[in-house]
Amino acid sequence: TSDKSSMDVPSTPPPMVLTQDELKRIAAYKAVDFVESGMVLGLGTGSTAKHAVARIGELLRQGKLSNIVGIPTSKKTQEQALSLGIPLSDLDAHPVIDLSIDGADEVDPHLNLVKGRGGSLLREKMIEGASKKFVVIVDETKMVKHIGGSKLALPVEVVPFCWKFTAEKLREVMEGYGCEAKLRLGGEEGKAFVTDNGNYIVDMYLEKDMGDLGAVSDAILRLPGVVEHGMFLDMASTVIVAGELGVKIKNK
Ligand code: ABF
Repeated sequence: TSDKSSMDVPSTPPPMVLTQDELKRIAAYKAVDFVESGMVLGLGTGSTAKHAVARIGELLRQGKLSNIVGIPTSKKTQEQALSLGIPLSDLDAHPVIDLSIDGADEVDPHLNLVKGRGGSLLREKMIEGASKKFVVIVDETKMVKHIGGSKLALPVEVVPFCWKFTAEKLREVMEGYGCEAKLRLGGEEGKAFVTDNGNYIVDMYLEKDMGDLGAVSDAILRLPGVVEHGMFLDMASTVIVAGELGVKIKNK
């Protein structure tokens, strides 16, 4: 009798586990499907957006896309786009953008975002706010139940002048909304991170749901030393989420 243990049982391949970077690339490539020749494109910043910019460069090189104008959201993305031969311009020349593609740090169920942990939030918000369509690309780890839910930083761009004064006013504003906020200057220990615009980033760490995000946003922006914050409310048209079980496309 044949020994069952010796039977040649086909070994099923282990489930394919995708790395976070592969998920980011999948989301990015999916977003580039929305790109059409002749478009003016907002080019995002961060490791996910980097895949989208690379893909656009590849399609231009293959002749599958043409007549694209890129509007970079940071000097870093400008350098990447230049290295790929993507023609570049700016908001002054193109005040209306057809499509922006960018990453995010958090996405809530209403498609509100936290962005800016890469320090590029001001140019991102200006460019994505001027876009007819704003497609956000994330891996599934970015999805949160409420803004601040990741317990990671909510970045606020502030002028360097008396930034500690501004940080204290920020803390008071959040306290006024029942939200205890811890603040720290963004950047490596002891050395302030300076944005492309010559400003500082103050990172706010929130412990709970802020509730009325619009009211909190307005209160933060009323502070004289604040330039902009990393909550992108009601701005995303579409969020592409790449996860182990596949890609989900969420439309506003
Ligand atoms: C940029 O990409 C930032 O606004 C955002 O913080 C960051 C997300 O980075 P990554 O895609 O590397 O996770 O748009």
